[in-house]
Amino acid sequence: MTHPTSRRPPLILGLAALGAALLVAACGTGPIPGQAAGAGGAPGSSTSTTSSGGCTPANAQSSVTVDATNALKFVPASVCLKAGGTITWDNVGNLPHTTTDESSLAANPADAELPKGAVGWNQPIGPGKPFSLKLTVPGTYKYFCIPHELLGMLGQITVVS
Ligand SMILES: [Cu+2]
Repeated sequence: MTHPTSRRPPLILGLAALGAALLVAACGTGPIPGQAAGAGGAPGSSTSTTSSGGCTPANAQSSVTVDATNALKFVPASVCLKAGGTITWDNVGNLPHTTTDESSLAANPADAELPKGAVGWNQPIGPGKPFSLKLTVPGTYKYFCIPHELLGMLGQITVVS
C-alpha cells in the first residue's frame, strides 16, 4: 500500500549558478537576495565612486529586461546598468509601443535625457518583438514611449562604470 506523496518541487529559476542559493533554499525564505556581503574577496582598486540614485557598480546589472505593458508602463521604470551592459525591452502586451530617447520627438523635452556623448534611439517595440541596446556611456538616460508619453509611459536608465 503506497500512496503518492504530493510534494511540489521547489522552483529553481536561474539560481542554480549561485552556490549561495543552496543556503537560501535550505532556509526556504527570502526571494530578495539582499546584500551578499563578506562572501567574496574585495577588489583592491577603488575607482571613482559614482552616486547616481543608489545605482553603483556593485549593484548594477550587466543585462536587464524592461517590460512594456498594456498598462502603458515600462516595468521596471528605472534600472541600473553596468557600462557596456545590455537593456532589452519586451512588449508583453498587445499594444504598440516605442522606446525613444530623442528630445526632438518628445512632447515634453524633459522626458528625454542622454549623457554627454551618448547616442539617442527611437525604436518601435511590437508585441513579441523585443529590442536590445548596448549602452556604453555612463550617466542618466530618460526615455519614453511616443504614443503614450503624455500618459506617463516613461523610463530611466542609470549606467555606471
Ligand atoms: Cu507605449
